[in-house]
Formats: sequence, C-alpha cells, structure tokens
Amino acid sequence: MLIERIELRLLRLPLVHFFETSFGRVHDRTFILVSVHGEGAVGLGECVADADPFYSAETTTTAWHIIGEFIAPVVLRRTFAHPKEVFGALAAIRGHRMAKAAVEMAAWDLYARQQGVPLSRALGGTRAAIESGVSVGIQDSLEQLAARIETEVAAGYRRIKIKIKPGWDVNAVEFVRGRFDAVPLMVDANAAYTLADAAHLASLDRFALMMIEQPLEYDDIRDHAALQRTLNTAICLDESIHGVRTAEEAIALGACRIINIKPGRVGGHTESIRVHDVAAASGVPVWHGGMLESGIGRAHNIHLSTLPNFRLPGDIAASRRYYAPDLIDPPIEVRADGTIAVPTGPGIGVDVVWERVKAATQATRDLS
Ligand code: OSB
Ligand code: MG
Repeated sequence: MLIERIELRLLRLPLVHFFETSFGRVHDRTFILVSVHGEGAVGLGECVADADPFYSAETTTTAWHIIGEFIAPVVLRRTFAHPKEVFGALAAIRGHRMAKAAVEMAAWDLYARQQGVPLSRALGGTRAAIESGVSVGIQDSLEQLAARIETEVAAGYRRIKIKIKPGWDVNAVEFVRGRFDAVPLMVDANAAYTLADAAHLASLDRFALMMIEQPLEYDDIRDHAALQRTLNTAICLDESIHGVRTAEEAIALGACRIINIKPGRVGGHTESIRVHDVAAASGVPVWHGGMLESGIGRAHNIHLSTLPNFRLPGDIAASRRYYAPDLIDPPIEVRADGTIAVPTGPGIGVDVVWERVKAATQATRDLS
C-alpha cells in the first residue's frame, strides 16, 4: 500500500441539538477530514480533536499542524505492507494520538478498499450488526432530560448514558430512575470530580447503574483505583486510557472494570485492537465511545465494534441525532431492535456526499 497524497479539509457542521458535558456546551463541531490517496484508491479518516482542548489536550489546530509538518512527511511516498504498520512508524512523534489516528484510520480504509473487503473484516471483526446506545447531554431542566430519554428509549436504543457534573448528578439519576425504572442506564462525568467526592459518588450505587464513566482527572489511574475500591458500581475509563500501556496499568491497579475505546483517543485502529485484546485477556469488557463524529468517523466506529470483546452497547447512534443532513447518504440508521447493520461494501462502506463536504469546508491543504 503506497501512500501518494494526503488531503486535509477543515469542516464545520452544526449539531441538530446542542451537546453539553461537564466541560461545556457545543452547538457545532469543527474537525479535520483526512483523505489518503494511493494507487488509484482513496481512504478516509475523521480526526476527533475538537476546536478546544477541553476533552483532550489536542485541538483541530494542533492536529492540522502535526499531520502537515510531521505525520505526512513520514508516511508520504512510503509503501506499507499492512496498515497495522502505520502507528509504529509514527512512534518518534510523542502524543498527538488523535492526529495520528486520523491518518492511520484513513490508511485502514484505503487498504480495505484496495482488498475489496469491508473494514470490519480487515480489522478481524466477526459481527454483522452492533448494539447501539445513546449519550444524552446535560439539559436545561430535568423535564427536558426526561423528554429526550423518552424519545431515545422509544427509538429502541439499548442503553442510555447521561452526562453528569456537580449539581446535576445524584438528583438527575434519581429523577431518571423514577421515570424509567428498568432502562439500562449509565453516567459519564468527564473528569468532573476528585477523590474528595467519593462518598457523594457512592450514593449513586443504589440506582443499579451499568457503570460510572471517567469520574476523576483525565489522566489519572491511581485515584480511580482508590475510588473503585469504595464503589459497588463499576468504573469505566475513557479519557485516562491513552493506549495499551495505560489500559494495562488501569487493569492491573483495579482502576476500572470496563474500558471505553475510542480509536481517535488511542492512536487509531491498530492500538484500539491492542487495547481490546489486553482487556479481553483480563476479562474486562470494552465498548465503543463516540466523539460526535459525522457518518464518516461513525462508520469507522461501527466496523471496529464488530470485534468480539465489544460486549456492551456503544455511543454510536443514528446520523439524525447529530447532523441533518449527515455527510453520508444513506445516513446511519438504528433499527427498532437497537442495532446498526455493519456496512458490507469495501472499506468503511458508506457513500460520502461531496457537495455537503464542500459546503462545510473552511480550509484545505494538499500534502504530497
Ligand atoms: O466523553 O464520551 C464522551 C462526546 C464528545 C466528547 C466526549 C464524549 C462525548 C459523548 C458523545 O459522550 C458520544 C457520541 O454520541 O458521539
Ligand atoms: Mg466519556
């Protein structure tokens, strides 16, 4: 697989509904779309870095810089026997896993298209459909939260995740449990607490939550281990799992019982498979997170979720929840049973509407 040219596009898409987490409210998403060209084919990757450094240290601007000045020079005009070699080839570049992942995932798509197989098969996945869950942001009122959950439960989603932060946590969960007593429910704090909040977080134990996602600092392992010892509810780590090494540390120290995998956060599909495999070897289930991707990044997420240790519903919902219209047509749909069919065409297997991409483009850069 020869990489001949890389094209970057900076896109901006308005969200159908604002999305609020403990670190803020967003109304649109700015992200980089990467096209990797080689031997007559094109692979696509979507960078999950946000415009601001609030979820992670990377931003769209740092990723643009790192891809253009450091990643492209390593991979351009180079022949890879397999896309699993790309992440290792970038080892000299410290960090910047979102920037690396965007290019690495585009290389996987290119490879799968050249082989004429769906990306899921190239990745070693085994399922024809994946389970879909939904992430519901912080709303202006508890009534509005209940109304949104009502809609998502009716649509068939297999689990509901609500975002929490101090002041919108035990009260919100108690309210939701009062209305939806049996719904599979979990919470995500996006690092909004400290170990001093352990007793407060333990008061969530009585609501039969599937897990509490990332309660403490974005790069912490140790305090999560201490917190997990005081909670009955499983901790799931998101931000703290930067790759296979932090996954091994977290599992060894008992910092979590479940891991959220986002290929963008760990450096791409290859590193995601490694995290998936070390978790499987320790009996730790994983599930696929989301970063409000367009249908292009979401398609990558669907394919990766076909690996066997993705044992819980992912944050991979229908296109219509995010963008109207999405960048792909047909859009991603969730069926009444809460599953998504894995695309069967070559590569990511979705059709990009380039007119929509062009309309959303703020800047471009050609690297060759
Ligand atoms: O923490 O999982 C998160 C969105 C943006 C940044 C971080 C997170 C999220 C989500 C939304 O929870 C998942 C999605 O629906 O794409
Ligand atoms: Mg999260």
